[in-house]
Amino acid sequence: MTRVFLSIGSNLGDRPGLLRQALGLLLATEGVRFLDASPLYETEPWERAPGQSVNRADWFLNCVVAIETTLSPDALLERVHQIETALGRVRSGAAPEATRYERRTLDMDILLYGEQVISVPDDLHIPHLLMHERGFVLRPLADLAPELEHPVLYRTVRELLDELEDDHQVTLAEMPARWFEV
Ligand code: PH2
Ligand code: MG
Ligand code: MG
Repeated sequence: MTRVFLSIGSNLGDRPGLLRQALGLLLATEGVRFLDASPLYETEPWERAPGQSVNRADWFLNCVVAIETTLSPDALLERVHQIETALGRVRSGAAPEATRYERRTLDMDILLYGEQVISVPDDLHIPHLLMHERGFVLRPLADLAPELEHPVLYRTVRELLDELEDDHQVTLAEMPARWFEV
């Protein structure tokens, strides 16, 4: 069993409902066991497509979840893509740089897979390449594992959060801390 942290975000549609369904589908996967989930955060979009508004309606709802799994990183990534598709994410097929900041019903990213470091260009990077730069990842991750050490940067999550220079707003959502059912 390997401990894995995933980030889940939505900025389109029934955001809390989508996060709940995403977690439910993840936990319904054979070989996946629930460990913990952070509260939900309202987060300002981190970079925008040119011309995209700064509307509060475009803010994301984000959280981080911790699981234990027997799935390999590849098998877990495939399951993550299935869940995104099942919950209505449509990948436009455009180049990655064009789709990165599209509004999305659901985005689920593998942040950390045990202490493994994996780099498959255009496919899978663990740790997630931008996790240490993003408040919307580090804040909820620090709720679950402040002392966890980043396997490439050798900094704890708490240190990364303290040193973070990211002025995008991240605020606790007005929702029960236990927003999920397991
Ligand atoms: N995901 C992105 C790009 N920007 N911003 C916020 N606040 N939350 C996200 O989940 C997010 C983002 C690409 O996956
Ligand atoms: Mg993402
Ligand atoms: Mg993603």
